[in-house]
Amino acid sequence: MALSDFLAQLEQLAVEAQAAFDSAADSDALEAARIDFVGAKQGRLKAAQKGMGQVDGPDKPAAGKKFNEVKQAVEAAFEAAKQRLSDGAATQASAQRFDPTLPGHLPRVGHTHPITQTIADMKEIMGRLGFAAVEGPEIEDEWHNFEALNIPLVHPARDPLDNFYLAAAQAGGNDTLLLRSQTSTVQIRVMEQTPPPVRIISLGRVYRPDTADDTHYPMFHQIEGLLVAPGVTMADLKSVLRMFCQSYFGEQDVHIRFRPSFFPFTEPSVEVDMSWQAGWMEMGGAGMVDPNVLRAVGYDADEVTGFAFGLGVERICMRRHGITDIRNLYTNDVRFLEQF
Ligand code: FA5
Repeated sequence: MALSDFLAQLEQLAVEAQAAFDSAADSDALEAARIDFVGAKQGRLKAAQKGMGQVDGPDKPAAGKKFNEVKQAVEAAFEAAKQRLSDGAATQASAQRFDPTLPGHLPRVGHTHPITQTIADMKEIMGRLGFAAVEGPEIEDEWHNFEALNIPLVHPARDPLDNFYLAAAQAGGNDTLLLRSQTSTVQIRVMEQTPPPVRIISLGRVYRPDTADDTHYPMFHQIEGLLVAPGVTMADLKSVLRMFCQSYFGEQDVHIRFRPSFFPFTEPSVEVDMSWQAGWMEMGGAGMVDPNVLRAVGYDADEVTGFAFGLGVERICMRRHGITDIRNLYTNDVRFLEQF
């Protein structure tokens, strides 16, 4: 065989071996290429080595030299490919390794209940208007639920049929206790402990033995608002309610209607209605804090005046989301809850 032919075969082998090792995507492909090119029995290098015997005698040293160069290049290409695959496997393994020190990712499970969302939104909006959120107990005594609110013993609002009284033994004392029927109890608790000015809201559950229908439920939530300071008027009350509504409903002009009403602890008193579909929905009660209430908590009724309001949280939530039956909020049907 002519030397030039032999050298050309070696060049070709080197190029093909390099390409095969470079393109091996995994260890199986690399092993197949290794057997093909450097395999001890059938490998193409081995075959080339045998072919050297056919080269003319004087050309043999040159053929041997070239063979050794190509052999080294092919083996180096194999080693490089082996290293590349093992580096890749190490990187992949470290990417998959569980590192307990990394911050976790909680997938979203479930939804915030629309009432919880409404309460959070209300706190946020009223907070921007300067009202601090305070808590009060759900089990109340008669003083905070009635007397301090100017609701005397004989008042029909205290009827056992309209309240959830707790048996004295169950309540653990002699005082008559009940599940609070309104969040106005918190007004008293705050004013008893805080000198004016006062600017608070309180949000929480209240209980009444009402029959459930599309706008009533025996357990529901109220937001109570109270602002007491020198010179507070009904105009402030309406402004605060309008600003709240504009923020919460995202509407430029939510129609709010005040209807004359009566609450023993406010004078004058109003029912607060808001436009709802083609008509009106009663959202709550409000008024100017009765001077008797201010005096009952030790305030000087000649120095300060105040407004108070108590709105139904469910009804406000219903208006915003177009919910037409309050019972949807409490049946825990996930098809309903998933929408929030
Ligand atoms: C009161 O509870 C007064 N404490 C409100 C108040 C506060 C007046 C401060 C003056 C000053 P009323 O009983 O009307 O008022 O209830 C207020 C709102 O609670 C109602 O307008 C309604 O939106 C909601 N509400 C009343 N009963 C239910 C019920 N069973 N289910 C759902 N929401 C109700």
